[in-house]
Amino acid sequence: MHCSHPEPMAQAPARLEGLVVASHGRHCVVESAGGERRICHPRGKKSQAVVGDRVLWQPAAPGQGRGHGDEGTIEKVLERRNLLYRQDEVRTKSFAANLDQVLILIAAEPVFSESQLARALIAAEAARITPLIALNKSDLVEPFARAWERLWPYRHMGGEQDTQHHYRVLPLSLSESGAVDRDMLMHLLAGKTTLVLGPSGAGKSTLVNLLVPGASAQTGEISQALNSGRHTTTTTTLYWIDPQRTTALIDSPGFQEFGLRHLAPTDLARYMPDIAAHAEGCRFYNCTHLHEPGCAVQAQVRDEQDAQAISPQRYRIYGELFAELSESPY
Ligand SMILES: Nc1nc2c(ncn2[C@@H]2O[C@H](COP(=O)(O)OP(=O)(O)OP(=O)(O)O)[C@@H](O)[C@H]2O)c(=O)[nH]1
Ligand SMILES: [Mg+2]
Ligand SMILES: [Zn+2]
Repeated sequence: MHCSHPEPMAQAPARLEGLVVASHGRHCVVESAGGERRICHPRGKKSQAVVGDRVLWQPAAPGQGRGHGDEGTIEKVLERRNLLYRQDEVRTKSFAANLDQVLILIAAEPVFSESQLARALIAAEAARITPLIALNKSDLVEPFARAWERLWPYRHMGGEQDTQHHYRVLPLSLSESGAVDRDMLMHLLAGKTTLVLGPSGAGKSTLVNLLVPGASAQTGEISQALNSGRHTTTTTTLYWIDPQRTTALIDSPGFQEFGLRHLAPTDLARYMPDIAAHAEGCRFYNCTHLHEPGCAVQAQVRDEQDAQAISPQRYRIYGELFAELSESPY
């Protein structure tokens, strides 16, 4: 039975701090300081917790759980360091909070959408979370070579003397689980909380299984993901790579659409490093880089493998996003 009367102060159990490690719609799994995990329900509608959130929670009083015996209530979501989310016309979808980095995982197959990749990168930049890009399935030689080529601008943008690039792009072959990949990944992830984000079938859960002993995250055949449009992973879950719980990997369901309605069109250029690199040189301080004379961005759009160039695809994506974000939401 649900009790709506406030409990007397003297009997109120202590509020404990915990970490949200999974979210299933309304309820969450909260990990206590000691490492035990239990299902918690939010108190009221306000506390919409997401994976990575630090929360204050209370164990359910004996007999008040909903049958599993180990339940609790989320009383408060503590202040977030950051929150990665997407927003389309109708709804906002939070991915995770308090992240150190986001690993955008795409693959040779299924062929990735450059527009979705660009959107995920923009969302990460806007949330001030460091993005990494990884291209998986290098064992599929020809599709991999084509995908790697398509990533040329991402591998080189912001290049200074050919050494420092804005984005790090890693080639991977996760199902072959080469020791090299594993060591390199461990090095990049150590001590951090990393959200693995990407389209369905890219290998996000395969990555989790490779690095997390005993994770047994479900993985799906490519054909299934492609043909049925089904996602193998349906909830976001945080896994610890090490027993000391210092390095975390967050598996997430594949995304198809990545709305950026929370951003202003005039802020887009700031979040696209290849465009930002030239925007200072425009004649008008409020240049939209779409049609103005003396635009230093438009002057750099060319189909050349030059780290200073802006690829025609990137410029097209910028224009499409600018138009999309300029539409009235009503
Ligand atoms: N050829 C090849 N296949 C791979 C590789 N890595 C993963 N796969 C396969 O790709 C398929 C999809 O992998 P998952 O890990 O389930 O993909 P996911 O990104 O978690 O997909 P969702 O959960 O639907 O978002 C599985 O059949 C994997 O075995 C790889 O390096 N090479
Ligand atoms: Mg998965
Ligand atoms: Zn301009």
